Amino acid sequence: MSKLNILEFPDPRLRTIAEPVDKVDDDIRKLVDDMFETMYDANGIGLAATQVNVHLQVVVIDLSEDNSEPLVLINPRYQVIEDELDEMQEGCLSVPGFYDTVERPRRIAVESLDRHGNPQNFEADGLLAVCIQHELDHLDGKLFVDYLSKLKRQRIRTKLEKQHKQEQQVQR
Ligand code: GNR
Ligand code: NI
Repeated sequence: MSKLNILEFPDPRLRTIAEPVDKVDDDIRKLVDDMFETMYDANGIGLAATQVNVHLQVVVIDLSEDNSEPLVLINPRYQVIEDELDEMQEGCLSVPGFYDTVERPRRIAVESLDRHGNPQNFEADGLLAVCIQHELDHLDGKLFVDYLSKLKRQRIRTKLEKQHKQEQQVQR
């Protein structure tokens, strides 16, 4: 397994629309394993392939404390089944250090393939519903900062751009 590099806002590659996976083969399973290693290493609860610059519809999630409940979503879709909105404080491994409240539909029905390419259908609410919507946004080139005001988004952009410049200087 190998740890992958996570793209950070405002990297334009995060705006790429992911393509469906046409066959769940060993290459896809290797990507899934590398994404889990990357997500666990970064202490995240979810990761979309877009964030590691692979533009395929692949998502990994694990909401457990001890990395014991890996969930793989390939070619995922969802329908809102309860459009009442819930607020949640969101963060993102591609927007490190920033957290803000986002409103999303409370309950969704999810259709996807699992790591063997078998269909997997379930309903989700709470943190899982939030996480799945956040990850599927990544596959559409969308980030949680897009739901914030332009001013907040601009402030985050400026701070991260400054950090990225400083990191580049350290490397030289
Ligand atoms: O680790 C993460 N935590 C989180 C918290 C609230 C709402 C969404 C998330 S997803 C995020 C990992 C990530 O960036 N996934 O794309
Ligand atoms: Ni994210």
